[in-house]
This record gives sequence, C-alpha cells and structure tokens, in this order.
Amino acid sequence: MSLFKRILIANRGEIAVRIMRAAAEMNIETVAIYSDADRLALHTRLADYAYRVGPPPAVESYLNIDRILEVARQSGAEAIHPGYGFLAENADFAERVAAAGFVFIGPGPRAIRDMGLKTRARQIMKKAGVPVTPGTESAVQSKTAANKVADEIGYPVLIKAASGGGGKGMRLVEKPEDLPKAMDAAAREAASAFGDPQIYIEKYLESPRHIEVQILADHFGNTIYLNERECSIQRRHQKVIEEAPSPIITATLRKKLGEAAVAAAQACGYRNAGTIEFLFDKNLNFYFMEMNTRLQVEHPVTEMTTGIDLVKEQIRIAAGEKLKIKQEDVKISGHAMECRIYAEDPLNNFYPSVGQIRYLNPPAGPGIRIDSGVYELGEVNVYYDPMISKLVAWGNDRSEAINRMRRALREYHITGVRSNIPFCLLVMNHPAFVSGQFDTHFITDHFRSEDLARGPKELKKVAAIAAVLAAKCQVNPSAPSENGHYEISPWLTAGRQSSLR
Ligand code: MV4
Repeated sequence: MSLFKRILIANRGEIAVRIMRAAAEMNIETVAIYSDADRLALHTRLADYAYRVGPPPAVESYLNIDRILEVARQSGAEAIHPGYGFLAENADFAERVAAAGFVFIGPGPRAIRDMGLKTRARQIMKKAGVPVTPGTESAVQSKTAANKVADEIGYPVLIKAASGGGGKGMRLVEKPEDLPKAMDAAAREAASAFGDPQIYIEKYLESPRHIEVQILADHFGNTIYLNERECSIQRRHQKVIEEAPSPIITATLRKKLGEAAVAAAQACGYRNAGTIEFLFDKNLNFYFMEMNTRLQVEHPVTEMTTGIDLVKEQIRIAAGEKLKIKQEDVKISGHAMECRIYAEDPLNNFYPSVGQIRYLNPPAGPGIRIDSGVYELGEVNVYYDPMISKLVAWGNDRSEAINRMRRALREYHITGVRSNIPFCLLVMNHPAFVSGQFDTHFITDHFRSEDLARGPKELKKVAAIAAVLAAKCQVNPSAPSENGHYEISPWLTAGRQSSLR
C-alpha cells in the first residue's frame, strides 16, 4: 500500500498551507492552484508546483471545476484535497473528481449530498437513534401543515432552509400569527441563497451551546470519535473562538456524545474526517444540528489535545489505509484554544479591512501554534474570506491556555490592515468567558458595536497629545542620547509595570 506521490490542493490561504505542510511531512508533492489575486500568495509560494486557474472572482477560479480538473491532469496529481469552503461540500465536484480518475480526499458524494439536505440528514439521524430537535423530518408543504406541527411542538419555533446551513433562510417565530409571513420570508431567502425554497420546522432552543464532535472513518468500517470542540463563541454565524475540550462536558457525557457522533457517521456511510454539530440545552440534553462533511477551520484544537494530525489521517484514509488509531488510544492532553484572526475592524462593525500588511510580528514561544495564510508585505484582498490566520494556544488546563492566549494576542502585531486581535483579547478577559458559563448568544449579550468604538476615540486624543509633545521636544525614540549612548527609551517603558527606567 503506498500513499500518493503528488496531490492538488483546491483551495487557498491558511488551509491550503496547512494541507501542504501535512503532505510535505509525508513526502508527498503538492500542487497549488491560484487566481490572479493570489499570484504572490503564501500558498502559491509554498507549493512544489503552482498553476493559475483564473481571474480573482471565486466562480472563475477556486470554484471553476473544469479548470481545476484540467490542472489536476496537467500536473500529474493523483488526489485532490478540497480544504473547507469553496468546493469542499459540493457532491457534484466529489463525483467529477472520481470520474476523472482522481481520489477525492474527503467523503463520498452520497454522504455529502445526504448531509447537505438538512431534512434528509434529520431523517437519517432519527432512524439511527441520534437525538434530533423536535420538528419535521421533511419539508413543510403548506401553511396548514406548518400550523399543526408548530402547535404540537410548541412555540417558539425556528423555520430553517432544507438546503441551508450557517443561519441563512432561518426565521424565529414566537407566536402562531407570525408563522405564515415568516414562512414566506424564509422560503424566499432560501430560494435566493441555495436555489431551493424548501423549508422545515424545529423547536427553538433558547440559549443553546454549540458543541461538535470530530470523527474519523476509514474504508474498512472503523469509525472513531476524537472528542468535542466548544464553538459557542460566534458572531453572525461566524465562529470566532473555539476550544477543546468543552468546559461543560464530563467524561461520561463525552462518551455518550462521542458514541452518538459515531452512530451518526455510520448512519450516512461516512468515510474520512467529518464533524457532527450538536446543540446543548441548559440541562445538557444534546440534539443533532448538522453534519459538516469536510475538514473544519477549528480542527487544530482537536489536533493539539489528541496529538493526531487530522490532515495526515485524511490523506491516509483516502489512499485506502486502515485507521491505526483505536478508540481507546484517543486521549485528551491539556486544553487548546483557537482565535480566528480576521482582517476586520472591530471599531467599525467588523467591516473587512484590506490592503498590504506593512508589518507583521506573529507570536511564538511555548504552546503557541499559528496557521497563517499571509506574510509581511503581502496583500489581504477583497475577493475571499477575511480570515488571515488562526492563533492556537495550548495549556495544561483551560486557565493556562487562556493566559497563554492573552500573552500571544498581546505579542501579535499587524499593521497595514485592522484586525480583530483586540476584540479576541476582550473575550479572553471577560468573566463570563473565563468562567466557562456562556452560550451562543455570548457576543450579542456582552458586546455592542457602539461600546467597542467608544474607548479608542478617547485614546486617539491621548495619541494626538503624545504626538505633539514628541514633536515639541524633538524626541526620536530610537536615537542615541547626547552622550552618544543608546538608552532604554521612556517611550518603550511608559505605562509598564516594570521599573526599568
Ligand atoms: C437552532 C438554534 C436553536 N434551536 N436550532 C444557527 C445556524 C444553523 N446552523 C443553526 N443555528 C441554530 N439552530 C434550534 N432548533 C439556534 C441556532 C443558532 C446558533 C447555533 C449555533 C451557533 C450560533 C448560533 C447563533 C444563532 C442561532
């Protein structure tokens, strides 16, 4: 049994780089694809081979299936890793990759298709005995039928898009009078976002936590769970901070949850790496929400606490190897925390901030891992996701991981583009976050954009005063003093606890 000689990575940014690193350690050559906007990008530079696929818009480049398959043929790649986003959960792509004679490093098209249809996924999970939220297992066809179901399960209810995910086409309904209008709005939004107006109904859980389970399944019927990730800290359905393990999961609950995840994977004939997302209510009851049929952004926190390289496992499974890891080999070592670093301005409603990175000092040192897609003097462009890196901190326990993350966030200096680093620090210092007692409403409950913007306006005045003083005193913070010797500048020590002055 031999692994691949060369694989193509149908993605960009930090995840393309992450996949290349696994391949390089396995002595597998890598083929990058790049759009015109990414000619000088990190993933383009780090690959063994790089092929242009098209102009910047994703539909013409990273989503261009014909062109990607043509590059796969030209480059002599044997397998294709889709990463996340773009074509990762496109069943037609998985099918066409196989039909063209390449190995798709991911699940089969049937599992992708079944899990992509939320109603179908609910049917499969219910049948397999995996708990699902009360609601319908098929699309609601009429307002009469919807009224009946909503009355049975009780208000509030949530209308969701059958082909949805990620919160689009979702409507919360508090009382029966609001149901017809909400159904129309949800169907309209679903049709425009997913090309499918079908909707279904679920009982609404008021303040759930989002906890998901990583699984691995090989082609020989072996499926294992690699424990959970806590992903409740989200903003507009975008995860911001993830951690493993979840602060609320006990060993007994972990086993029950893990076994439910394995049952879910087996029920849809799953192969390769996948994630089952669950919602937890206040009483620690959990319900299947969705299955993500791909490698996820937050996979590093699982890697850092289990010691398992998920991308290498994906490649080995796709190459037809048997899983070497047994369930009893999966242990949890310490605690890992991930902050997604976005080129977004938290002072301006998290609006994307693009341009050249003029200066970059990423943190390092004990327990720190950075998966980054950028470099100093590189460009952050407008065409793709504004996430530029993932900062991961490992500690022996949650408290050490948080302290290490705080230290790393303070070390992380980026200029040229704004980032959410200061916001991540606010979360790391928030008592509700530190206590571990939070739910999916954490960011809306504790932060308002007016408040985020206010403090720094006052700081701007201080900065202006400092600039005037510096000019008046003709101070150059890095020049030697009159006697010609360099001294530790008061500009560097001002405001510090250290007494070095
Ligand atoms: C829910 C829910 C409450 N009850 N379903 C949000 C995205 C989509 N994947 C499903 N989502 C939710 N489904 C029921 N029955 C609350 C959410 C939800 C949410 C879930 C996870 C993380 C953040 C969230 C933010 C708002 C709503």
